[in-house]
Amino acid sequence: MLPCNTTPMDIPRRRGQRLKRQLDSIIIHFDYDAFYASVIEAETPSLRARPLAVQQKQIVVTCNYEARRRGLYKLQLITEAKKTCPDVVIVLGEDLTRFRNASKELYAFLRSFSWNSRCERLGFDEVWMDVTDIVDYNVRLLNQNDLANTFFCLSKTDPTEGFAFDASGVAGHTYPEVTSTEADAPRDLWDPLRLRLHLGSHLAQHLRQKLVSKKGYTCTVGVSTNKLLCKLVGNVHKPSDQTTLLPPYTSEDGCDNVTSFIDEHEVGKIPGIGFKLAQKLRAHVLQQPADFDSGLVYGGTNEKVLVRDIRTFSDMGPETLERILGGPGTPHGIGAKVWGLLNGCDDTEVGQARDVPTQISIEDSYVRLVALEEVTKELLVLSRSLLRRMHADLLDDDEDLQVSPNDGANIAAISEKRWLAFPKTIRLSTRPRPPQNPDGSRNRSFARISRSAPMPNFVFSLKDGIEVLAERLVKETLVPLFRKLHPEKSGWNLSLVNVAATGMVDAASEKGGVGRDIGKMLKRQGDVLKQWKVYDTGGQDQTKEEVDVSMQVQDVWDEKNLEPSPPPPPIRPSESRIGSEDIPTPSQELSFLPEDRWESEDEDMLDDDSYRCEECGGVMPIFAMGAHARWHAQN
Ligand code: TTP
Ligand code: MG
Repeated sequence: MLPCNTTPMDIPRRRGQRLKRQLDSIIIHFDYDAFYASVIEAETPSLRARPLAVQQKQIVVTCNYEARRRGLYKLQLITEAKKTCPDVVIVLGEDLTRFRNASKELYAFLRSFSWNSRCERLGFDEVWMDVTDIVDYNVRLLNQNDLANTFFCLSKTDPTEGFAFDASGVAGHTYPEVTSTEADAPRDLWDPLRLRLHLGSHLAQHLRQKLVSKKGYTCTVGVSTNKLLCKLVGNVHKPSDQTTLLPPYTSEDGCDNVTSFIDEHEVGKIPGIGFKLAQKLRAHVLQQPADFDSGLVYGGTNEKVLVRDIRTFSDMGPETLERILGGPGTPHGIGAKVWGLLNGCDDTEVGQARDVPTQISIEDSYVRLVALEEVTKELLVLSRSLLRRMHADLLDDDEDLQVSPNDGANIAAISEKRWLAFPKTIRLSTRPRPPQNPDGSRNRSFARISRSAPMPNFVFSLKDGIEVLAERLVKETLVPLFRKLHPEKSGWNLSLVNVAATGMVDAASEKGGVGRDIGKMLKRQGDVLKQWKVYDTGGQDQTKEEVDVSMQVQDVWDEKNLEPSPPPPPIRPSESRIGSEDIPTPSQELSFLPEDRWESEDEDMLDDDSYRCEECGGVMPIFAMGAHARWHAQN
């Protein structure tokens, strides 16, 4: 029963107030500036002063800030970019190896500063660090009487490791912007949250400077108390800068900085609210269904729907959101989760740093793949790449002390490769093309089907070369899997094939770490690997017992994704011209994921999160599809 003086318009606020914001953590979000371009500049520093664009297919996937100053922008057609800036240097960026390696190197660097190893990567160019423990340790060391002359300890064991700073102020920008008068005014520095954010901002600045001086990369940084807020607040000052979301974070009347900050965002910009959810929310507020066909994302009104519009909409709250957003395929509780996001609440933890990816997947797209012979050839190409990636990402050079058999006293260090992790499953996915319509046209389909089987143990052998192993993998595992996936002898027409090593089990997690030794692992497979259901039948009947025999129709985004594939949203040219934070990053296009909403750490996130053009096989995030389709239409 509502109090008698409550009006319907009061309800959202009252409900909003009931949300308790978790303020215990201090989290830093890093987004490397113009990442692919920066990787190329790091290899060839003379390019830094030139306008530089990175090309995939016919599109500029990113460009450096010199190019942006001259009018270039992300997801622009190459032809347009050349017209705008004839002296632009264009570098092909289709081989992702150099970007993947740089991403790993930078991540390892940032991670080396972490104490709690809560350091999580999203895609190639974003990292969250939970620095709560470092900040709290340093807060305890503060001298209240001399905040201006403080030393930030970066090590618990070495008190000389760190830097001097002024704890009475914030490093970098703030939201809201603090005027010089306000900055000089006496503040409640003993507001614990404020002080902790000050320390977080100085640590962030230090790490940014280290990234530049040691690695040559600039980044854009946000500092706040949860993953959602620090990611969003970083965007306020781009590039090569940082922003801290200042307290108050809570209020009785919605006048706190979290509410005013999040309220100004267009709903589609909120990470975790994917395209489909955003459309439903817009339609609810605009009171009309969004019209895709008209070419306008926001229906006929062309109106932006802000978080505030939704949050304060009549009768809005978790229950209403559950009603609007719930339905088949959406988990119970989505209303409460989205309501949390609209109120700046995000209780997902920064993931623990991992040495190995959670899965490795390799795929390619095809204009026409119709014969088993061709498929077998392509499977071999994909298998070679998969094994190469497994070697690169899952093998470690380890030094073992060994006693020479001839001379017991002679102890030699022998370098040996060891597996850091074992994928227990191999998955084969394909994307069949829909049949032609009577008028000759073809419906767009992003649906994949897949089958999985235990990863055969022979792939872990380090004696046989990759070529031999790849051939065996194709013959004994992938072709039989393919036959099960496509029992019909012919008639299928595939536009994509993906081979993935999944179900990663850390070798170090095995008791005593013995499993890290492949020799011992193979010997002990009967005992240890039984639990993973991995067995080497060594013959043609390799796939007799499949882990997952059910045919799955997958959303192309990810099998964990809760939303069905949306139709590609049309992109108006003007939309891709506005500042980079206005273009959703691949991560922002992820829709709501129940367990791991941010879908990070995964090496293949970019692969899984992107679309391939049916016509040319170009890979791009969903928001690039419109521009790309226009290009096809023009050519
Ligand atoms: P972004 O973070 O969107 O862009 P950016 O880091 O290049 O630039 P900014 O300074 O605005 O953050 O994307 C990260 C990388 O992902 C980018 O360098 C290239 C790649 N990418 C694609 O491969 N395809 C795409 O469509 C986009 C947008 C990015
Ligand atoms: Mg970036």
